[in-house]
Amino acid sequence: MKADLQLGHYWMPFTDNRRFRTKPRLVASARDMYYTTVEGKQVLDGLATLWCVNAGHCRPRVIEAIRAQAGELDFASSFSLGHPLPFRLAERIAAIAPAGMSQVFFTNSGSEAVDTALKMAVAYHRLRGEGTRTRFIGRERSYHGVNIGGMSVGGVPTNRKAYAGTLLGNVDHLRHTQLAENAFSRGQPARGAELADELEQRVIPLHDASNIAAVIVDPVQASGGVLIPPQGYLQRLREICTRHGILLIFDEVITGYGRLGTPFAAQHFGIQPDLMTFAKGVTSGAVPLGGVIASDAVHRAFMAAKGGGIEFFHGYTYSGHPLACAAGIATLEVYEEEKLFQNSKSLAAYFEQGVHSLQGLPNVIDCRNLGLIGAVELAPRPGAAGERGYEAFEKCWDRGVYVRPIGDALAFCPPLIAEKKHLDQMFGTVGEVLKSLN
Ligand code: PXG
Repeated sequence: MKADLQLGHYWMPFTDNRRFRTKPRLVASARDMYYTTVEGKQVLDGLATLWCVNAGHCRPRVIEAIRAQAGELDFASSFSLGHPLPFRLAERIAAIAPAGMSQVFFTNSGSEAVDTALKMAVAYHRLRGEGTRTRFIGRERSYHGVNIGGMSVGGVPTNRKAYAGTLLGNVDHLRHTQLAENAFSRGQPARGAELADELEQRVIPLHDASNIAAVIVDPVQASGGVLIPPQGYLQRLREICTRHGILLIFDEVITGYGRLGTPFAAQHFGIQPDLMTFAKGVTSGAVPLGGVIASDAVHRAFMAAKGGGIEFFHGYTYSGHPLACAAGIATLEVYEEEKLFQNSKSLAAYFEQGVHSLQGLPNVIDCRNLGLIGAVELAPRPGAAGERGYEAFEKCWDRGVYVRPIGDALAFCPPLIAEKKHLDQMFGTVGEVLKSLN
């Protein structure tokens, strides 16, 4: 710890602030796969920091692009005035998005992207004369950010509990897809596709399709505990939504930009959503940036609106910020030149072995994985849920590996530049820690 550093004024997000102050973990710098702590210790970044540093840390090309941009044009608005960068970045994103999804709206974060997508869905239906479609369908254990819309469609109980009275009322949730019989599945679990039928069998009859705007799902539920969708489940959701004129939103804030070996999860699963959100990996975390990719059909409805004028009354001061766009363009160049999505794909089998090498260690009740995302789940200590997971996280950190506790699960999500030796270090350390944990 730096002797002159006061910890008393910064209110940390999603953190046990009081516990943190008793044992701070502070990072001073980072490069590629590793952090250096303020004490000078190297720590392997096993979670791409917060599921976002897909290109690795402090990549020279990205840093240089940000530096150059800051000296050229610090800020310009995108409200009825523009600058070239967001157009350039949107073109690049459209080029790697699924066919027929070519329209990009920028936000500054994943939470803003989600609320933007929800508003887009409602406005779209209204434009087409279906203004009764205002209800959203989310899913238990999904995480869609912390703004009112995303929190309402989200299904992580701890994130909702304190704000119950402020949640949107026009929301229902599908069941999550975690089934005990799927424990230790490698890749997509075999059972559970029929869980999607709840949409057609319970939700649509209850609310009527004419009142439902959109279904939103995170294709892999990451911060809800790393839940991998059962085989056929997402396809079935798509079919039901199409049958009933309901938009399907894929929240790709974590699955986007190569996590599953394709640019987006939509391509991995071979599914065409109507709207996709992204953030995190678009700049590899270097500057905040998020957005929504809309299908051409959705976009056309806005552009066909009668009477002219602003088509979508929505936007953020910093939508399309020059520094963020410069970082985004450089990051996409790094992904392409270094073939990082392919690396993600070819490393996935080795990663799967690593995750499942933890099966059989003390307290391990599940291992699961898809692409370069995975988790090991530990049995909770009686009366102290989450403690075993948190202790495992602390011990891994002390031994130079950062993985994230989610309750009693430990999540793995390495940068896409990872090599086998990094995975060996990560799973080796986690394995040692699990053996030492009571
Ligand atoms: N959707 C998904 C699927 C996410 O994972 C967001 C939206 C919101 O993005 P912003 O940029 O507003 O944070 C996320 C973010 C965790 C953790 O504990 C995960 C996220 C954020 C913070 C913590 O795993 N995911």
